[in-house]
Amino acid sequence: MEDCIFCKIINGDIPSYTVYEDDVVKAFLDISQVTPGHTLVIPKHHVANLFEYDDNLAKEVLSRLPKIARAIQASDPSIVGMNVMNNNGEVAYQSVFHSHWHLIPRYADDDDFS
Ligand code: DGP
Repeated sequence: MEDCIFCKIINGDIPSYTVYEDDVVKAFLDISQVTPGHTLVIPKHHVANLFEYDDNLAKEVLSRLPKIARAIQASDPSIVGMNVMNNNGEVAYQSVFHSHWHLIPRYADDDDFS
């Protein structure tokens, strides 16, 4: 998608800090870190949100979340939990309309942002 900032990140037209990448997804640090290590996981195939996933894309993307979460956790022993968040639609606070899964590491002493 021409005007999609996350497609531009996938193509390398906008720089990002890559956490994980394969043929199906890219995971990179969120520009506004809710907690250190806050990562977005996006499908390389452009879909606006969850409502546009077919079964195969859902399986391919969702099955990758645990290993990416484990890799983030393994990078810092002080990560003791993680919030997984996915906003769908403007009313649900989605601001970038290329589906993305927030992986937000939690630390024993972090501020409660909920
Ligand atoms: P949401 O509100 O769920 O649509 O979250 C969109 C997230 O995308 C928000 O946490 C900030 C992040 N974001 C927006 N633009 C960029 C960008 O250019 N680079 C990176 N790394 N993250 C971005």
